[in-house]
Amino acid sequence: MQLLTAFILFCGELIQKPDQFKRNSQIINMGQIKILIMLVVTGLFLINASCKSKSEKQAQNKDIQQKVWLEKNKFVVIEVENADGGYTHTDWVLSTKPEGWTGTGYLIWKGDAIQGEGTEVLAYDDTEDSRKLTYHIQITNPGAYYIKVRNYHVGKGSGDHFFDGDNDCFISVNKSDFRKQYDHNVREFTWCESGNFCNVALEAGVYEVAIGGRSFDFGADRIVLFHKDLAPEGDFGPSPHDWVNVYEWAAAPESEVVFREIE
Ligand SMILES: [Ca+2]
Repeated sequence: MQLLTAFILFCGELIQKPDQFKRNSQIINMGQIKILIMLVVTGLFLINASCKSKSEKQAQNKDIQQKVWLEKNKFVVIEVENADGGYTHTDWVLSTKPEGWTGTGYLIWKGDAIQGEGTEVLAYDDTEDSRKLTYHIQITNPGAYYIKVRNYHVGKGSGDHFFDGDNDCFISVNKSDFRKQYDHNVREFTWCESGNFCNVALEAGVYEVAIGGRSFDFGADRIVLFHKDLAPEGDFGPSPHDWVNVYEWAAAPESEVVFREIE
């Protein structure tokens, strides 16, 4: 655009001061010059319009594409802060303190809490967008997948439940009802120890995974979905502190991401 503006100014000066240019070249035909200028200006306008159209298309494509994390070797790992569409429209807030997170930080729920009897399940459609973080995963190895959240919380309960005030969030897969997922390890980054009850049967394909804010100040660092073949029978035997030594998914880097057009 700057090039076009400079050229138009030059042409304007040439038209307004033809004598100055005539002195430099007696053979210039001013009529021919004006036609040439009109052709060049028209061409530059067309080029500029074409570039603008291309950039607009690129912006539109970005809006209709979504991130997809790829399951490989029967697990998929997601950094919570890399939510598709971001998190700034939600009440999740990025934090980098204390250290121990992976990726670029972790997100802390600063919105309204949903706690108490009868609040373990939340209907997907009743959950506000400001509470949700969404991701898409592509499964190639079908089967039952277990879900864990690597998290941090300081423990804001009291009495026998000193760990229970800020220790949970909601999880949904494929827009199912949100279900509570909890952890009892305070002041350290560990995977949720809420057993194997949170699992879902998945065929090969693309699915949405979502986290919903539940208890105030719960921090979510990573999500993992792993195939039942990578889980022990029944509940977990070793404590979450030992999982990084036992399970490949517990210490793996974030899974590969591809982009696809929204169907
Ligand atoms: Ca993270």
